[in-house]
Amino acid sequence: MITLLSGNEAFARGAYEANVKVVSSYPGTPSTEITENLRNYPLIYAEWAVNEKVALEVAAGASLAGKRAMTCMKHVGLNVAADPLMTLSYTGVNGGLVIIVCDDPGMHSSQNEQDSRHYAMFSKLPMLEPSDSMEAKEFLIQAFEISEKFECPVLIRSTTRLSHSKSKVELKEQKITKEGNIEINPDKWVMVPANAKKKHIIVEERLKQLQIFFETAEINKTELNSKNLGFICSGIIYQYVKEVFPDASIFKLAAVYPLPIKRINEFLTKVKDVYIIEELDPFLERELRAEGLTVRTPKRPICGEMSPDIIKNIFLKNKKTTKNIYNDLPARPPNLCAGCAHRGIFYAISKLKLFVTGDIGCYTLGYLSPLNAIHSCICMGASISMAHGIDKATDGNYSKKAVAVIGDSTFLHTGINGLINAVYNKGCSTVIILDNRTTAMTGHQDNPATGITLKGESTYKLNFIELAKALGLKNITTVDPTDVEKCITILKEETNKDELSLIITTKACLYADKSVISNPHSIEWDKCTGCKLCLKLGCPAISFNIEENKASIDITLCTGCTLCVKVCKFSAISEYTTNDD
Ligand SMILES: Cc1ncc(C[n+]2csc(CCOP(=O)(O)OP(=O)(O)O)c2C)c(N)n1
Repeated sequence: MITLLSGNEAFARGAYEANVKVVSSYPGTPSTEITENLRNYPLIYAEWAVNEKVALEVAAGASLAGKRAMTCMKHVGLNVAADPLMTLSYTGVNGGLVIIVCDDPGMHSSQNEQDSRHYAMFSKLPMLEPSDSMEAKEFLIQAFEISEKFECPVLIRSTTRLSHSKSKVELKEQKITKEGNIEINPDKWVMVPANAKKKHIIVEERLKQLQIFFETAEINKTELNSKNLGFICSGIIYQYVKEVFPDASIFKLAAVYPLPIKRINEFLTKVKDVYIIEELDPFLERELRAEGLTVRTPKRPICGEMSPDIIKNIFLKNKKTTKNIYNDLPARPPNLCAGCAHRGIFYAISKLKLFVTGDIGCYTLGYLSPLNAIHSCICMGASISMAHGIDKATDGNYSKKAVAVIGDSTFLHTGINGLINAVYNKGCSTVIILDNRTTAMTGHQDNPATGITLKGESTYKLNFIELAKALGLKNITTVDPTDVEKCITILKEETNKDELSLIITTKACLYADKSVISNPHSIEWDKCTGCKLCLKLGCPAISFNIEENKASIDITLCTGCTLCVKVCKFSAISEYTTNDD
């Protein structure tokens, strides 16, 4: 059967067809839907891990047990999982082990734009890069075969365009694979120096063997057309090149590491002008130059996403190029949703002008005007450790005591380590866990504090208060983040203490728990003085009519959170009623 699937749906289907037993992942755009789609495959055990390092280690355990295992993550997730990755390259695998890493060129939804191909070279592991959904599925199946043949983990790189766009896929039967048993071989799996020294030599030899394998592997393809113009490319860039230069010759790399140098050299002898086109870093360019190959590299942007238009502009400079339609679209800056549980506490923070180390999640948007309530955001988990660093650097005397804000999922990802550290080292910052009972930013995935697994089963629901007590915190308070007055009182109290404090907000994200939504409100213009205090909330449902000098609420957006009711000094906001009988 042939059907349309996104790259991520195709990866999930590939896991099924490849007879994968265990998948453990942590959400992150653009990779999330691979694991989410595994809900539809009852034969695969799939879970949300608390972070990517744990996810890879779970997959490694399943591989050690002789079963096929997979983990999926966004590019920055691989930084978190880099520690086990580097040494799993030494141990090797038992059952096939595949790591899908999804890069985000253009940073549609990411804090940086790193190019994960470097991790293949860094860890000396093979990396495949599909160009469409069919290849996503097929390369995944082949990746398991390569993993078992060479006894090593295999990386698959996707990018946002591949993961999120649909193309046709032929669905096939599930493969019957021989399942192994748990491998009792400590010399292989215990990486003490004596074993690791021997393994490093094996890793280097394996890399040579992988290169020989990819020289003849059918997945790397030579498409000979024009004798004058040719390209070397991989992944989604292949589609762009085909679109702009349908008659050109192409050396299409399926394996971006290690490279089939002899075959590329052969291609260079057959086509006069051969250009490398790639997205982000000049990875292929450097590798091929280091091998002494003479390749052309057009002047291209290293930052941002590639597109057919950019390729056209590079090569067809003087000819008519298509207009970039995206430039004409109105800007739509991100904002916390109307009724977002985070808004109230950020309003309180901004009123108190506190200095806030932020973290990654929907709440990062508290940084935006008019709330202006976050002063740093580096990576998941950094808020608590950075607040502790500020605290220590200023001997706890910083006039605006450092406050860390962190979401529930992010706290459990890597924030918890920072909190343990702050307790242990006698920190005295104030930490706020914004518990909206979901991993909202990436599309409402469950986590250990929601009490539900990826497969929708109920499980133990982690209790932040009990956890904090066990970690040694003495000052633990909870607050409804939409109760602005209470937030202000608690923040004043806790930031004045000479000890570490934890505040936990208790309102669910309205998209995770619809019962939070209530009737919309409206503004009585007779009472509205045009003071604009309600606009300081930055709620997208509230706008200002300049001619009338009055604020108004879009009732189609309002979720009845009543934050604006609480900040309005003139009692001008109340529940919306129609005059219709
Ligand atoms: C290492 C890493 N993994 C994954 C992500 C993707 N990501 C960004 S924020 C976030 C979690 C947000 O959930 P939470 O902390 O509960 O905050 P919320 O969005 O619900 O407010 C995730 C998974 C990332 N940026 N970095």
